Amino acid sequence: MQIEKYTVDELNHQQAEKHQLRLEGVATDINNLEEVLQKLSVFNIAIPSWALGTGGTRFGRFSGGGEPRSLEEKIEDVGVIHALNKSSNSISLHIPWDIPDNAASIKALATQLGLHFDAVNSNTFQDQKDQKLSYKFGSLHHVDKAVRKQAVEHNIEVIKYGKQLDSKALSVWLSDGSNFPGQLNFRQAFQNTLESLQDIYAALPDDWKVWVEYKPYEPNFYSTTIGDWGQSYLLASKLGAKASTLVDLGHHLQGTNIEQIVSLLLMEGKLAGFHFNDSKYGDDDLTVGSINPYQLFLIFNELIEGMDARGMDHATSIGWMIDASHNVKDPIEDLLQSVQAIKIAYAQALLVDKKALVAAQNNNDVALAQEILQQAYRTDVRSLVAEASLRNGGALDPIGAYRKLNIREHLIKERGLKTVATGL
Ligand SMILES: [Mn+2]
Repeated sequence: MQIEKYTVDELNHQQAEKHQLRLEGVATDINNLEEVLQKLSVFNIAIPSWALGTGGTRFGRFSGGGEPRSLEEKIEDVGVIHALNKSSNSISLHIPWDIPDNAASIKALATQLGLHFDAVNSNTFQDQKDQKLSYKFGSLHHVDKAVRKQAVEHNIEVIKYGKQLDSKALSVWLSDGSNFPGQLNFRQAFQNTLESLQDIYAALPDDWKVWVEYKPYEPNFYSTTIGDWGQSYLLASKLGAKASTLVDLGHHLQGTNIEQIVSLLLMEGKLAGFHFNDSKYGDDDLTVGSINPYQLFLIFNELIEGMDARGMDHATSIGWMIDASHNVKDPIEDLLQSVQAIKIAYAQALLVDKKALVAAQNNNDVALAQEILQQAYRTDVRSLVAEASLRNGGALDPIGAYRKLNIREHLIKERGLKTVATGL
C-alpha cells in the first residue's frame, strides 16, 4: 500500500499549533537552529530487508499479521516508513533471503517510492537448500578450502546482485568461530579468513566498499574469528582502502566503551558504518535507544566530533542502518521508533557546545565537561526532529500517524493475517 500525502498533511495540520509552541520553546536556547534542522532533514537511516517481518527466537516466532510476502512488499513497507518519517530512503538487501529476480522492476518500484539500495549483505551463517558443502564449522575461515571457495563465490554473487541495484557496498558478517577450546587454531582461522576476504576484495567494483562486521559471541560461545573491532580493523587494514570496520551496537560485551571505539576508527578512516540496535544483557535485538539512550547520544557526540575533524559529510560518508529483530512489536512501528531514537540522539549531539567542551577538556575542568554534554542530552529535541520531518513532507508524529491511518489493518486486509516474511 502507499500513503496519500494529503492524509499525512491533514494530521500535521491538526497538530500544527501545539508543535509550533513546542518548537519555539526549545528554539530560544539554540544558536544554530537552522543548521541543526538542515542536518536533520538530510539524515537518513537504511532499513534492512529482513526487519519488515516479525523476528523469532530459538524457541518460537509469533507473526503479527500483514507481513510482506515478497521483496516487492518489503520495499512497499520501507516506502510506508519513508513516507511517514522522510528519513528512511534506502533498503539493505540480504541475499539469499531477498534475491531480486527482476532487478529492473525492483529498482523501478524503489525509485517510485523515493528509495535506493544500501549495502548488500551476504549469508554464510546458514546452509541453504541444495547447498553443496556445509557451513556447520564456518565459512571463510573453514579448514577445508572447498568450503571457503564456496563461501567466497557466494559473496561474489551477492556483489553481482548489488551491482544490478546500484548498491555500493558489501556487508560481511561471519558466524565463524568455535564452541570449545582446542577446536580451532586461531591463527590459521584468521589467515584463512583474510585470504578468503582478499578473494572477495579482488572482485569488488572500483567504487565499492566491503564492510567487515564483528561480534563477540553467538552462535559460537568460545571464540569468534572476527570477534571484536581489533580483529576487524586488522583485516580491513590488511585488505586495503576499500575495506573498513562495521560497528553493530549490540555486538559488544557489556560495559564496552563503544564511543571510544568509534572515535579511534574514525581517526584512522576505517569506520564503515553502523548497525543500530540496543541490548540489555547481550546480543542485538532490542530497539535502538530503548535501553541506553545516553550511550547512543555519547556515540553520536563522538561521531560528529570525529567526522567534523576529517571534514566528512554526516549524512553520506558513513553507512547508517538499523539491525534489530522485532519479536513482539509491529516491525514497522519498531522501525519508526528506531529512526526517531537515532535522530533524537543525533540532534542532541548537534547541540553540544564544542568550543566550550574543548576549553573544558584543556583546562581539565571535568565537572564543566560533563555539564556541557548533559546540557545537550537533557534538551528535549523532539520538536526539532518533528520540524525536520515536516519540512521534508513527512509526519510530525510518524508513529501516531501510522496508527491513526490504520496502516497495519490495511496491510492485513491486503496480505492476510497469516503471512510470514523471509528472514530470521
Ligand atoms: Mn549487524
